[in-house]
Amino acid sequence: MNRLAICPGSFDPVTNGHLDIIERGATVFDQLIVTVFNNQSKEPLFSVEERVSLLEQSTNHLPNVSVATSKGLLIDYARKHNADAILRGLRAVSDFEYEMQITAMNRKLDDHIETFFMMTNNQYSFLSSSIVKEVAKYKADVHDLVPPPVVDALREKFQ
Ligand code: COD
Repeated sequence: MNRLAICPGSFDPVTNGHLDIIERGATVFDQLIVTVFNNQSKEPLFSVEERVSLLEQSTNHLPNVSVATSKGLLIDYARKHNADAILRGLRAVSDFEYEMQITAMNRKLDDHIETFFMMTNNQYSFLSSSIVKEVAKYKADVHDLVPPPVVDALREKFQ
């Protein structure tokens, strides 16, 4: 059976924490579509096109992973692609409440698509796109926090 999962997020920009979830997800599912959505409550630094391009460059070693974008509801997107699952990462208890809300709403809209959670790798438990942007703004070294193309993109944004 060909198992397809959607890995949705803002990815503004993709970090090594995201990449770890994507790489591990790609070993569990036959096909993974990493989809960039706009999160209404966040003001993005990178355009959707830039975020897609950075994800593509950072996942091109994973043959069963593709990158896409959508403007609509996550659950409609998952349904349209006949996805079996939605894959999300969990860092800390603070993520849990938000993730539970999204999952409950998505399940109300469609109870056939399961949401799977993967615990963060310990080394990335503190890592978020927001914290990376914050430190990159002050020219801190972020090369062990984000994939190489993102290091360059952040340097350009904040030069
Ligand atoms: N380790 C492990 N996982 C991590 C790490 C890390 N260091 N950092 C982030 N993650 C996980 C997050 O927990 C999340 O699961 C995923 O990676 C993506 O994270 P973000 O921050 O890029 O993405 P979010 O949380 O902003 O994404 C929210 C969505 C865009 C998915 C949401 O807003 C959405 O579904 N929008 C579409 C409209 C919609 O359907 N809205 C209704 C939802 S009920």
